[in-house]
Amino acid sequence: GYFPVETLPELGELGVFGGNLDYGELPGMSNVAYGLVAQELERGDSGLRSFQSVQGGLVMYPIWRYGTDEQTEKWLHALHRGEKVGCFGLTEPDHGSDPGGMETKAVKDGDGYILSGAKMWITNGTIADVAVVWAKFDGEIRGFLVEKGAEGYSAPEQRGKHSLRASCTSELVLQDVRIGADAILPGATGLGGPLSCLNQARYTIAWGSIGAAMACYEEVREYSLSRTQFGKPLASFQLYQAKLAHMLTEITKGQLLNLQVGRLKDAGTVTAEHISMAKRNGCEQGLEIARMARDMLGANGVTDEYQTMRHMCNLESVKTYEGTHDIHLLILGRWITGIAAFA
Ligand code: TGC
Ligand code: FAD
Repeated sequence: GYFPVETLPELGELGVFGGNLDYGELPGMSNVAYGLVAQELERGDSGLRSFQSVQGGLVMYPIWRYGTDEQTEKWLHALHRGEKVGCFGLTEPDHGSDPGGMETKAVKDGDGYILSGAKMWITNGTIADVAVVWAKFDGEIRGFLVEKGAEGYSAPEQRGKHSLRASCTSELVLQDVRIGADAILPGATGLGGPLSCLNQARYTIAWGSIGAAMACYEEVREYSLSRTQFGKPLASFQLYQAKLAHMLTEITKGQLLNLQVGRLKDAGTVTAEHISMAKRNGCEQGLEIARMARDMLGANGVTDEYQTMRHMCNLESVKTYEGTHDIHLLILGRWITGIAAFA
């Protein structure tokens, strides 16, 4: 029920935060390698991979791509090492799937800006040293860096989640927060700014959700060999084998899709729609495999002695955030037909 911040220095040493970015001491690993890292993190817990997706894809990436030299120098290495934590505020209480409707505003105040509004469901919010906040300035969406401790800024934790319990989720309250001229990300203008960051994080989710499925598959495979019913191991029943074969096939198909998307990303030819297809598929198959494995564990499957139900509950959030299952379907539908069916 809490995020283990004590693991951050060790994770930082492993180079898992923003490891696919190329800057200074950052390893600049391939996107395929970075995807495999996400797969392994989520094989542990979706909350861990969530932290990586936010820190790397939603905080380091916009600073790296849209920030000034000073912003990059100040934040990138510290975030990479896990010495500082970041969060990404796009969703609002009344604007989730339609972030373009956001009501958070920035107005000019001398050299700087005043931010006002509210964000909701923000991963890492309470523990973040810096928040990338998206707000409308003169009617255009812009990104701002808001530091912990700024007057009028607070990030109370949202409690009571049945899912992604190891991840910190928060509101961001912005009550006339004064920030300097150096807080704006100069390179990001319009909704394309935050959406380009989502491409990075959605890519890691595609891999991660398959990692969670692998954990469930492995747990139930072992269980099926050791648990006996009707005088035989569960693994000897054809119905049971059919499910294991289905799981392994979908895991393999998901990995192959992710591998191809990763190769396209490395080649610089990936599109947002490729990533939507992989994110949507990973979450759908991951959740189906987790539910199937939960059933195959019988009563044991509802306890915390086994990890499957934790993964299953986590994947409900993973299927919802970074664009819901149906939003990714509509993104693909628009790509196929040329007709947007969002509104
Ligand atoms: P639309 O007209 O499609 O696009 C507006 C502008 O953005 C450009 N664009 C993109 N650019 C880069 N990457 C993408 N994926 C892009 N998609 C669109 C587009 O070209 C256009 O540019 P321009 O220059 O012409 O203005 O915008 P729309 O308002 O119709 O919305 C489209 C829609 C629904 C697909 C989009 O709003 C969407 O993706 N909604 C889902 C919202 C979402 O995913 N929120 C995620 C919040 S962050 C989060 O959940 C973190 S969880 C992290 C964790 O813990 O792991
Ligand atoms: P809504 O947009 O209200 O959607 C509700 C339902 O309606 C969904 O089933 C959806 O598919 C459907 N729907 C919506 N529009 C359409 C349409 N046009 N056609 C058909 N169906 C539609 N956000 C951040 O900004 N930063 C974060 O760090 C972050 N972390 C999160 C962590 C967790 C644990 C969770 C659960 C969410 C997080 N989010 C974050 C928010 C997340 O991105 C949103 O929840 C998500 O985008 C969906 O928005 P919503 O919840 O408002 O649902």
